[in-house]
Amino acid sequence: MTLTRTTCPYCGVGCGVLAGADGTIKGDPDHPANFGRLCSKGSALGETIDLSGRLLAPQIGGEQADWDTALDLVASKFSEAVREHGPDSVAFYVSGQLLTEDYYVANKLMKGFIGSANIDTNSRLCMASSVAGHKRAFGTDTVPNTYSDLEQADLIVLVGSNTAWCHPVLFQRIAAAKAARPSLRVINVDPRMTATRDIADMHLRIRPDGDAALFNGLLAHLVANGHVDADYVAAHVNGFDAAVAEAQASTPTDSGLSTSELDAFYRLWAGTDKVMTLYSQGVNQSVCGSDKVNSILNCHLATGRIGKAGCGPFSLTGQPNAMGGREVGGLANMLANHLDIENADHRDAVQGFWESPTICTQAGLKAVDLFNACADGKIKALWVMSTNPAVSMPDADGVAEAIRNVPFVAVSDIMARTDTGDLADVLLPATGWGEKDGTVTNSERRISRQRAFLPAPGDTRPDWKIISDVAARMGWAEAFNYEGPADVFAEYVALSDAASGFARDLDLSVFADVDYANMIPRQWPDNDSRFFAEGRFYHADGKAKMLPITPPTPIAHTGFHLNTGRIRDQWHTMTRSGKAPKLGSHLAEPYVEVNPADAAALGLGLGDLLRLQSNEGRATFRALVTDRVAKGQLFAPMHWTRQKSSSGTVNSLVTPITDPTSGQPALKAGKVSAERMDAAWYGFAASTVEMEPTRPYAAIARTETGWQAEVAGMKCPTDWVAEARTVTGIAESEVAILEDPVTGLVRIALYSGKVLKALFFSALEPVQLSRRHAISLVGTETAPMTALAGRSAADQPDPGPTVCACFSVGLNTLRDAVANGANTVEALGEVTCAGTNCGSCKPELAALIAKARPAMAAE
Ligand SMILES: Nc1nc2c(c(=O)[nH]1)N[C@H]1C(S)=C(S)[C@@H](COP(=O)(O)OP(=O)(O)OC[C@H]3O[C@@H](n4cnc5c(=O)[nH]c(N)nc54)[C@H](O)[C@@H]3O)O[C@H]1N2
Ligand SMILES: Nc1nc2c(c(=O)[nH]1)N[C@H]1C(S)=C(S)[C@@H](COP(=O)(O)OP(=O)(O)OC[C@H]3O[C@@H](n4cnc5c(=O)[nH]c(N)nc54)[C@H](O)[C@@H]3O)O[C@H]1N2
Ligand code: SF4
Ligand SMILES: [Mo]
Repeated sequence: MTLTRTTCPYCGVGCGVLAGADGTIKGDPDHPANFGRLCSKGSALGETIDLSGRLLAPQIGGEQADWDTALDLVASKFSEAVREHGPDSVAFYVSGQLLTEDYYVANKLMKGFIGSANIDTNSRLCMASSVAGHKRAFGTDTVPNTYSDLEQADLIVLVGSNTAWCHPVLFQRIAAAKAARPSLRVINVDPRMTATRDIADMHLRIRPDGDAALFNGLLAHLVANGHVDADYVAAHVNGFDAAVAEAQASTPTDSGLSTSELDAFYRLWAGTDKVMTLYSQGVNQSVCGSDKVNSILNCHLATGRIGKAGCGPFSLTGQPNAMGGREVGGLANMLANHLDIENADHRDAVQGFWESPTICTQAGLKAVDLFNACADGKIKALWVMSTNPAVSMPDADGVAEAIRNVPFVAVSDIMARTDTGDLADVLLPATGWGEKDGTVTNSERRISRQRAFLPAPGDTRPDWKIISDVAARMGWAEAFNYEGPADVFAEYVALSDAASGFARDLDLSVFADVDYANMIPRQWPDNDSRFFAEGRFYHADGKAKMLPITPPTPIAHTGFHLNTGRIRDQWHTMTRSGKAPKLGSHLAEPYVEVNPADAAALGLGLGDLLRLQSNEGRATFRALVTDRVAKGQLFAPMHWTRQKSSSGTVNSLVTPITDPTSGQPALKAGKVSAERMDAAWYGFAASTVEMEPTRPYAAIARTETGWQAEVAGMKCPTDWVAEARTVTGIAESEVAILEDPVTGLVRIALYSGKVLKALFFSALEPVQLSRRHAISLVGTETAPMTALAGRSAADQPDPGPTVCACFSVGLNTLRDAVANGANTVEALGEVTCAGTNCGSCKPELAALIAKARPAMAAE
């Protein structure tokens, strides 16, 4: 089997992958981002490339259509809207999961030909505050460092980043560096205790949005204790005095940290030359995200700790091509190649290069405003590509309503059913990862190829092609007459050359005349490049700017503060990762972390459900009682959609308030009230067929044998068999039932002949049984009494919930191994294999061992 060299389609680490058409997936040992490693999501890619659920042909109004009809319709609707209502009456909402070539073509069509800048991207929800912070400080959106700096740093500060789960391969790289050189210190700044904290020497449990107060305090400390690099500042930095004055006027304890915690952090940071500050959504997704970014950049600029080996600020990008989108002008307020819409010379250069009839003259609508304009009826035609805003935007139900309000909506996706696709007039089937060719840029400015190793299924077409075909039908065939992605890439590189007179950071000249087919991963401007060690910033005078930052007054809610984010084994709205049974088994339903004190006050028992309500809407989650969240705070993942749950979409609750500078929404700061769901019954089902999440509480997930569902209802049904049929989706079958009138326990097995088609268990309290065992039985010939027992026979121990997704190792198996003396992560790996592939579960293994320790000592 020949393996194709490509790049992982998930996070911004940008790992190299060797992939085969039979689903073989290996880490690419030669890729400088991962040197052969992959995380659980990357390793499971082979499980997500089957064609189930795929959109394989265009659809118009839910009916299959041919490409010509669909493309004609999209083009005519956009042209008509532009003609009748002007260019700003149409909009594209695109994605950091588009390839650079797709992004380039979409951007060219909207900004240069339609003549509006109403093209924004989900990177607005992700990277906009970092972009704004970089532009304010550096004059352009530059990430100064490279991954190899992590191995050279003496202190790594992870701010608002759950690196262990969200950038796992990078995290393992940090962990390995620390193991090899224990003097390397790691500090984690997060209001929550996460798996990332497990390698940290210090966890600063900051108050939400306390970051600017924390870093302002650091700046004041650096000044007070003589740690400023006066020469660097004099030569390369403006705004020092004003920034310092504002820092000195602010109150570091507004961060929620004690003076001794602050002091320890400040001393360590001040006393370590090689310090890297890595940050992501805990910083960016905030009303003061850009200010948080600048408060961090201020400290690096004041000390000249930037762009040198082992030191600098490092914004970790989320999506595989978040960085590519920033480069190619995917945001509504940028032009391609880091050029500015506001600058007439830049506009002229781009228009001249494109030979386009027009060019947008002002920034377009940013994501939240864009959907507000949809709600207000100002947008007449909308095209969503490679993103699922009906789930991932704040006020997700309001956004769904807004999309419904747009007279014409096209959605390009790889899946037939998504919450956003369900609202479209036209669905356009895109080729997905493994089927298409192009490039992506990772967090360290490295451009890598994604390569096809599978044929394009059905009628699917690559995104750049779909966009070009529409452009041609709108009258611009010549400007969009690309033979393939190599053509598009070459044009993009040529634009960088044409714009080189503006002396921007973005210089793609190493890719001029590149052999696209055989291109190897390479950074711009070139490998191992760093920016700013010797100044040379991109403001007009060549200097950087420190900004005076005023921290916000500490958040004080009367209800709960709702923090949101990611889990280890799912990717965003789960359209792909949700297909892999392995990935679904780590955390199989929408949950909310609740502090034990709050749980007691709310009267929450084991496995209870919690209903949350905000001004925007409601949602219900399984309560996970843990001191990982502080009192008064909740944390819920962003992943569950209406396809996978009846009420688990967290963005139904989040208010769309934004950072005034970047337009990025404050997705980590929901304001909710909470109440225990007074369910009359709880159920669990394992079925051989896909179930619909229809009950007041319902969440479905893929399993090795079909599907599983967690459900709950407010009123006990009178006919349990009918209920079991509805929940499991098995309408016709023979039935075995066991009812316990005393406990209210109901167990139902549905058969087709001897084959167990589904199992349904319900109880008046949250159902306690081995899910894994029930799941293992469906689809097999298991006798009713065994099937209904609800637990495994003594000779088949239940492995418990999955901890290691790569090798499907369960909690019970691990506990047994620990009890039998495996008391290091390595020893556990030897006995059970857990943690020996991607390593993403190592923090959980360590926690398990630490937990077991006191008990062992007591023995
Ligand atoms: N497994 C997985 N990995 C992913 C993704 C995924 O969907 N699944 N998505 C990718 C994408 S697009 C992105 S953007 C990245 C995101 O990667 P991360 O930013 O690491 O992930 P999040 O879980 O969104 O948030 C990080 C942390 O911010 C903390 N936080 C919340 N409020 C604050 C605050 O006020 N201050 C501070 N200091 N911290 C705060 C949260 O508690 C959370 O632990 O992950 C990428 N990688
Ligand atoms: N509450 C809360 N909300 C958040 C966040 C948070 O932390 N908290 N994080 C935000 C962030 S950082 C991000 S990046 C967003 C992510 O949110 P989204 O971008 O909405 O999430 P995805 O599920 O990645 O959506 C990608 C879509 O593109 C489709 N797709 C996959 N490959 C292709 C392709 O090649 N072509 C096309 N046309 N389609 C394809 C997938 O099937 C899927 O429907 O969510 C944001 N929303
Ligand atoms: S860390 Fe995991 S998700 Fe991110 S690029 Fe690497 S393999 Fe893919
Ligand atoms: Mo993101």
